[in-house]
Amino acid sequence: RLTSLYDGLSKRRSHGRKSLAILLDPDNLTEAGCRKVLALSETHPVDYFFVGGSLVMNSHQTALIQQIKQHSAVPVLLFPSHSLHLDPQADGILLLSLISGRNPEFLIGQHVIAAPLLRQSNLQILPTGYLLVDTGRQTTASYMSGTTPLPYDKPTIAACTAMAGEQLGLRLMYLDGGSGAMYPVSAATIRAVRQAVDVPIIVGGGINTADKAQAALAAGADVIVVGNQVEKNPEFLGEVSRVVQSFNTVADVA
Ligand code: 1GP
Repeated sequence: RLTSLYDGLSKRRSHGRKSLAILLDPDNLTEAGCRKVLALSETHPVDYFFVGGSLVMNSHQTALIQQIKQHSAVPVLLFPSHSLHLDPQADGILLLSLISGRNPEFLIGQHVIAAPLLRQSNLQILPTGYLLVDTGRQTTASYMSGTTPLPYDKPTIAACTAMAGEQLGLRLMYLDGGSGAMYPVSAATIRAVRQAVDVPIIVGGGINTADKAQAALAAGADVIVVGNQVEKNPEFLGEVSRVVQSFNTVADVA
Protein backbone atom coordinates (compact mmCIF):
# COMPACT_ATOMS: atom_id res chain seq x y z
CA ARG A 1 0.00 0.00 0.00
CA LEU A 2 1.23 3.46 -0.83
CA THR A 3 0.63 5.82 2.02
CA SER A 4 -0.15 9.48 2.39
CA LEU A 5 3.13 10.05 4.22
CA TYR A 6 5.06 8.45 1.39
CA ASP A 7 3.02 10.32 -1.21
CA GLY A 8 3.75 13.59 0.56
CA LEU A 9 7.47 12.89 0.62
CA SER A 10 7.50 11.85 -2.98
CA LYS A 11 5.58 14.97 -4.06
CA ARG A 12 7.98 17.19 -2.14
CA ARG A 13 10.83 15.52 -4.00
CA SER A 14 9.18 16.07 -7.40
CA HIS A 15 8.82 19.78 -6.55
CA GLY A 16 12.45 20.00 -5.49
CA ARG A 17 11.48 20.63 -1.88
CA LYS A 18 13.68 19.45 0.97
CA SER A 19 12.61 18.15 4.36
CA LEU A 20 13.98 18.16 7.89
CA ALA A 21 13.65 15.18 10.21
CA ILE A 22 14.62 15.44 13.85
CA LEU A 23 15.62 12.14 15.42
CA LEU A 24 14.49 11.81 19.01
CA ASP A 25 16.19 8.93 20.81
CA PRO A 26 14.12 7.77 23.82
CA ASP A 27 17.33 6.79 25.64
CA ASN A 28 18.89 10.20 25.44
CA LEU A 29 16.06 12.68 25.57
CA THR A 30 14.57 13.98 28.79
CA GLU A 31 10.98 15.20 28.99
CA ALA A 32 12.24 18.77 29.41
CA GLY A 33 14.54 18.39 26.40
CA CYS A 34 11.66 17.11 24.33
CA ARG A 35 9.46 20.05 25.46
CA LYS A 36 12.12 22.45 24.25
CA VAL A 37 12.43 20.73 20.86
CA LEU A 38 8.65 20.72 20.43
CA ALA A 39 8.44 24.42 21.32
CA LEU A 40 11.16 25.29 18.81
CA SER A 41 9.44 23.24 16.10
CA GLU A 42 6.45 25.59 16.33
CA THR A 43 8.45 28.46 14.93
CA HIS A 44 11.05 26.58 12.88
CA PRO A 45 9.53 24.10 10.42
CA VAL A 46 10.23 20.43 11.09
CA ASP A 47 8.72 17.93 8.65
CA TYR A 48 9.10 14.66 10.57
CA PHE A 49 10.03 13.41 13.99
CA PHE A 50 11.87 10.11 13.78
CA VAL A 51 11.74 8.13 17.02
CA GLY A 52 14.12 5.29 17.76
CA GLY A 53 17.59 4.26 18.78
CA SER A 54 19.88 1.30 18.47
CA LEU A 55 19.19 -0.04 21.92
CA VAL A 56 16.06 1.56 23.46
CA MET A 57 17.19 0.59 26.94
CA ASN A 58 14.29 2.11 28.79
CA SER A 59 10.55 2.16 28.35
CA HIS A 60 10.42 5.85 27.44
CA GLN A 61 9.58 5.37 23.79
CA THR A 62 5.81 5.20 24.33
CA ALA A 63 5.86 8.21 26.65
CA LEU A 64 7.98 10.15 24.17
CA ILE A 65 5.58 9.46 21.30
CA GLN A 66 2.63 10.45 23.49
CA GLN A 67 4.34 13.70 24.41
CA ILE A 68 5.01 14.55 20.76
CA LYS A 69 1.46 13.69 19.72
CA GLN A 70 0.03 15.85 22.51
CA HIS A 71 1.96 18.95 21.54
CA SER A 72 2.64 18.73 17.83
CA ALA A 73 1.03 17.90 14.50
CA VAL A 74 4.36 16.91 12.93
CA PRO A 75 4.17 13.25 11.78
CA VAL A 76 6.02 10.73 13.93
CA LEU A 77 7.87 7.98 12.10
CA LEU A 78 9.35 5.01 13.92
CA PHE A 79 13.01 4.44 13.13
CA PRO A 80 13.30 0.99 14.66
CA SER A 81 16.38 -1.12 15.11
CA HIS A 82 14.41 -4.17 16.16
CA SER A 83 10.94 -5.65 15.76
CA LEU A 84 10.43 -5.12 19.51
CA HIS A 85 10.47 -1.38 18.99
CA LEU A 86 7.10 -1.10 17.26
CA ASP A 87 4.57 1.34 18.65
CA PRO A 88 1.10 1.73 17.15
CA GLN A 89 0.77 5.31 18.37
CA ALA A 90 3.22 6.63 15.77
CA ASP A 91 1.96 7.69 12.34
CA GLY A 92 4.27 5.53 10.31
CA ILE A 93 7.35 3.39 10.23
CA LEU A 94 10.53 3.46 8.21
CA LEU A 95 10.52 -0.26 7.49
CA LEU A 96 14.28 -0.61 7.16
CA SER A 97 16.00 -3.34 5.25
CA LEU A 98 19.72 -3.07 5.99
CA ILE A 99 20.87 -3.53 2.41
CA SER A 100 24.44 -2.38 3.04
CA GLY A 101 24.87 -5.44 5.25
CA ARG A 102 24.75 -9.18 4.76
CA ASN A 103 22.95 -10.12 7.92
CA PRO A 104 19.66 -11.85 6.97
CA GLU A 105 18.17 -10.92 10.33
CA PHE A 106 18.11 -7.23 9.36
CA LEU A 107 17.39 -7.81 5.68
CA ILE A 108 14.23 -9.89 6.27
CA GLY A 109 14.24 -11.79 9.60
CA GLN A 110 12.95 -9.03 11.88
CA HIS A 111 10.41 -8.06 9.23
CA VAL A 112 8.83 -11.51 9.29
CA ILE A 113 8.34 -11.20 13.06
CA ALA A 114 6.93 -7.70 12.73
CA ALA A 115 4.66 -8.34 9.71
CA PRO A 116 1.49 -9.52 11.52
CA LEU A 117 1.82 -6.76 14.10
CA LEU A 118 2.26 -4.16 11.38
CA ARG A 119 -0.75 -5.48 9.53
CA GLN A 120 -2.90 -5.10 12.66
CA SER A 121 -1.66 -1.59 13.32
CA ASN A 122 -2.60 1.58 11.49
CA LEU A 123 1.04 2.49 10.97
CA GLN A 124 1.82 3.74 7.48
CA ILE A 125 4.65 1.67 6.06
CA LEU A 126 7.54 3.31 4.23
CA PRO A 127 9.75 0.56 2.76
CA THR A 128 13.28 1.87 3.15
CA GLY A 129 16.67 0.66 1.96
CA TYR A 130 19.01 1.36 4.87
CA LEU A 131 22.65 1.93 3.99
CA LEU A 132 25.18 2.32 6.79
CA VAL A 133 28.30 4.14 5.65
CA ASP A 134 31.68 3.97 7.38
CA THR A 135 32.39 7.35 8.91
CA GLY A 136 35.59 6.80 10.80
CA ARG A 137 34.70 4.69 13.82
CA GLN A 138 32.46 1.76 14.56
CA THR A 139 28.96 2.96 15.28
CA THR A 140 26.38 1.34 17.54
CA ALA A 141 24.24 0.53 14.49
CA SER A 142 27.01 -1.33 12.73
CA TYR A 143 28.06 -3.20 15.89
CA MET A 144 24.51 -4.12 16.91
CA SER A 145 23.58 -5.28 13.42
CA GLY A 146 26.80 -7.27 13.03
CA THR A 147 27.36 -5.76 9.60
CA THR A 148 30.20 -4.01 7.82
CA PRO A 149 29.22 -0.53 6.68
CA LEU A 150 29.81 0.66 3.12
CA PRO A 151 33.31 2.10 2.63
CA TYR A 152 33.34 5.90 3.01
CA ASP A 153 35.13 6.59 -0.24
CA LYS A 154 33.50 4.10 -2.63
CA PRO A 155 30.45 5.96 -3.97
CA THR A 156 29.98 3.37 -6.72
CA ILE A 157 29.29 0.60 -4.21
CA ALA A 158 26.72 2.80 -2.47
CA ALA A 159 25.14 3.67 -5.84
CA CYS A 160 24.86 0.02 -6.94
CA THR A 161 23.47 -0.97 -3.53
CA ALA A 162 20.80 1.72 -3.72
CA MET A 163 20.03 0.77 -7.31
CA ALA A 164 19.49 -2.85 -6.29
CA GLY A 165 17.28 -1.72 -3.41
CA GLU A 166 15.15 0.35 -5.75
CA GLN A 167 14.89 -2.55 -8.20
CA LEU A 168 13.68 -4.73 -5.32
CA GLY A 169 10.89 -2.23 -4.70
CA LEU A 170 12.19 -0.19 -1.77
CA ARG A 171 10.69 3.31 -1.92
CA LEU A 172 13.24 5.33 0.06
CA MET A 173 16.99 5.16 0.57
CA TYR A 174 18.48 6.16 3.93
CA LEU A 175 22.22 6.84 3.89
CA ASP A 176 23.36 6.83 7.50
CA GLY A 177 26.81 7.57 8.86
CA GLY A 178 25.49 6.39 12.25
CA SER A 179 24.49 8.39 15.26
CA GLY A 180 27.20 10.81 16.36
CA ALA A 181 29.36 9.98 13.34
CA MET A 182 32.75 11.71 13.30
CA TYR A 183 31.90 13.12 9.89
CA PRO A 184 28.81 12.81 7.70
CA VAL A 185 28.33 10.70 4.56
CA SER A 186 30.37 12.31 1.77
CA ALA A 187 28.84 14.57 -0.88
CA ALA A 188 30.33 12.23 -3.51
CA THR A 189 28.40 9.26 -2.10
CA ILE A 190 25.13 11.23 -1.85
CA ARG A 191 25.59 12.48 -5.44
CA ALA A 192 26.30 8.96 -6.75
CA VAL A 193 23.19 7.57 -5.06
CA ARG A 194 21.17 10.54 -6.31
CA GLN A 195 22.20 9.72 -9.87
CA ALA A 196 21.48 6.01 -9.40
CA VAL A 197 17.91 6.12 -8.06
CA ASP A 198 14.71 8.14 -8.42
CA VAL A 199 13.29 7.48 -4.97
CA PRO A 200 13.68 10.07 -2.19
CA ILE A 201 16.97 9.96 -0.29
CA ILE A 202 17.31 10.47 3.44
CA VAL A 203 20.76 11.36 4.81
CA GLY A 204 21.77 11.38 8.47
CA GLY A 205 24.59 10.82 10.90
CA GLY A 206 27.02 13.49 12.04
CA ILE A 207 25.15 16.48 10.61
CA ASN A 208 26.06 18.89 13.38
CA THR A 209 26.69 22.20 11.61
CA ALA A 210 24.69 24.30 9.15
CA ASP A 211 27.46 23.80 6.56
CA LYS A 212 27.19 20.00 6.78
CA ALA A 213 23.41 20.24 6.39
CA GLN A 214 23.85 22.52 3.39
CA ALA A 215 26.39 20.14 1.80
CA ALA A 216 24.13 17.08 2.18
CA LEU A 217 21.14 18.89 0.68
CA ALA A 218 23.18 20.38 -2.17
CA ALA A 219 24.53 16.91 -3.01
CA GLY A 220 21.00 15.56 -3.43
CA ALA A 221 19.52 14.60 -0.05
CA ASP A 222 15.76 15.09 0.02
CA VAL A 223 15.53 14.69 3.78
CA ILE A 224 18.25 15.37 6.31
CA VAL A 225 18.14 13.84 9.77
CA VAL A 226 19.60 15.50 12.84
CA GLY A 227 19.74 13.76 16.21
CA ASN A 228 22.71 14.31 18.50
CA GLN A 229 23.30 17.97 17.80
CA VAL A 230 19.71 18.90 18.65
CA GLU A 231 19.93 16.81 21.82
CA LYS A 232 23.09 18.70 22.79
CA ASN A 233 21.86 22.10 21.70
CA PRO A 234 18.15 22.37 20.89
CA GLU A 235 18.70 25.81 19.33
CA PHE A 236 20.46 24.04 16.46
CA LEU A 237 16.99 23.04 15.30
CA GLY A 238 16.37 26.66 14.29
CA GLU A 239 19.68 26.89 12.47
CA VAL A 240 19.24 23.69 10.47
CA SER A 241 15.58 24.46 9.73
CA ARG A 242 16.66 27.76 8.16
CA VAL A 243 19.11 25.90 5.89
CA VAL A 244 16.32 23.57 4.69
CA GLN A 245 13.95 26.50 4.17
CA SER A 246 16.53 28.35 2.09
CA PHE A 247 16.45 25.46 -0.41
CA ASN A 248 12.65 25.49 -0.40
CA THR A 249 12.43 29.21 -1.05
CA VAL A 250 14.55 28.70 -4.15
CA ALA A 251 12.38 25.69 -5.20
CA ASP A 252 9.20 27.77 -4.75
CA VAL A 253 10.52 30.59 -6.94
CA ALA A 254 11.67 28.21 -9.70
C1 1GP B 1 21.47 8.39 13.13
O1 1GP B 1 20.91 9.54 11.14
C2 1GP B 1 20.79 9.57 12.51
O2 1GP B 1 20.89 7.19 12.76
C3 1GP B 1 21.17 10.88 13.17
O3 1GP B 1 22.53 10.97 13.47
O4 1GP B 1 22.57 11.71 15.85
O5 1GP B 1 24.57 12.02 14.38
O6 1GP B 1 22.54 13.41 14.06
P1 1GP B 1 23.08 12.09 14.49
